[in-house]
Amino acid sequence: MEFDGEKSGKGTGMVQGAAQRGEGGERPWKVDRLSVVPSYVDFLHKYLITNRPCILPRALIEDWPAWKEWRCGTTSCASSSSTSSNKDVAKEDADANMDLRLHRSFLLLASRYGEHVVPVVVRRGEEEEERREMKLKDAVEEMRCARARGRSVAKGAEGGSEETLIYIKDWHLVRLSRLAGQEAPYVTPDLFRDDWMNNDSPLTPNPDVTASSSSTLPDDFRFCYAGLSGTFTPLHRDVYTSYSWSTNIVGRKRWTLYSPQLAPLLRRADGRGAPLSEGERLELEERKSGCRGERVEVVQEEGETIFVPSNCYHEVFNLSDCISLNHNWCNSVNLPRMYDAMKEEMGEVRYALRDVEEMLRTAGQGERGSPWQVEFWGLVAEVSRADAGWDWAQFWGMVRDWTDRPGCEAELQPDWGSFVQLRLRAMCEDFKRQEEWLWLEEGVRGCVAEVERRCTEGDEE
Ligand SMILES: O=C(O)CCC(=O)C(=O)O
Repeated sequence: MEFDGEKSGKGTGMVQGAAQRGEGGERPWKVDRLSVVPSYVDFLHKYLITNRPCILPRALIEDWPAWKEWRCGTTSCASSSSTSSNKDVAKEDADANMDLRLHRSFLLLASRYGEHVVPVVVRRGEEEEERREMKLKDAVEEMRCARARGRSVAKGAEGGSEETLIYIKDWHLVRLSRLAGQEAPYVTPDLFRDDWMNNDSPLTPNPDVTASSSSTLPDDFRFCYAGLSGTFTPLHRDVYTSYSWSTNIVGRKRWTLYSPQLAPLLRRADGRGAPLSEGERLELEERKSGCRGERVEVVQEEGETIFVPSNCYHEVFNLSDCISLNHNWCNSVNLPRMYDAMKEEMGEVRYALRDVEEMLRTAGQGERGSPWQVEFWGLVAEVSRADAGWDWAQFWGMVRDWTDRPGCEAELQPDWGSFVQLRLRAMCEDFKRQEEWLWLEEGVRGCVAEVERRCTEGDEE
């Protein structure tokens, strides 16, 4: 069932989710579709702090080069691209005449960023999906061929397309552009600049960030997604309950968002933590259907930006050929939730390693003669890094970096003294009470100490 609500441009329409209210008399789970870009303060109070989704209008991104240059609905775009070869365009025109055309913007991306190596998901019919890395120009060529093959088969057969579904996902466009000496085709909108996971710190530049070597350029969570019509991203929540924002440069997407109230059950259904009992499984199925107002579907139009709140499971379906830009991000508002998610992850890794823990405890010391706890918690960090990409070193390193070199002006963040500082202090205190605190590597403990120092600066005055 689709709750499409009003399209942008018709005023401040609200996209109404399931009509029922959420549990506990809370506001219904729905996606506000805004016709005007809100001020940062409004966005903070209405969406970040309340952790609710919204769709922002095209005005938010209208000045991006990506918006102005990438959309090639007309022939002039691909033809006027300085690097697009005549052969590509001629091929494209021939395909267009046969109604086999791939959206022209893909060709433009291939001509500009063809050498970027990108992750690609390929799905043929009901077959398992295959994940590969390849140059963008090769991925786009595969898309062009898949489109031509699929559409010509479908033309002959009755019914649906047999197109192979190709989806470029998690392409580190900004990072790879910088490494290649190219300009990033967009800037982060002010509403999202309080972003601790992608801290560019323009106010106090970090020399590493501008260095053009992959070993010194920090990893980031800024992505481009480009997929054929019918590609999709299955149900998931974003890394460690981070927020995400996603702008459609080309095409339309259907989003299904589940209220964070459903997250504990969805996570366990995903094989994390204790398995669901039969009763819980039935309960989850019922609640996923939307009967308790915890599910909402919304269509995101070209040029619109969706804000996906923290710990919100979601799935995405491309209703047409789509190109989108998105960031996973966090700041002081959802940091406590991310901290809890990290603790949960560490608890699960510890549980999985319980035999090793017992063995080391019995031996009384680690292999290198260090206390057994040092070895054990080192192992937990290693497994967690391999499993989920992060451990405490990354988490506290990120927090320390932001408090040292905040990436945006104070006006685009919650108040330091009455909000950020209090939250950071509470997190530091809680972390120092954790069992592993005494055994963690010096680097992590040093980061926490620095954050604490920042939080107490000025106390004595
Ligand atoms: O666009 C997609 O396919 C997935 C994007 C997504 O899951 C996100 O931005 O959080």
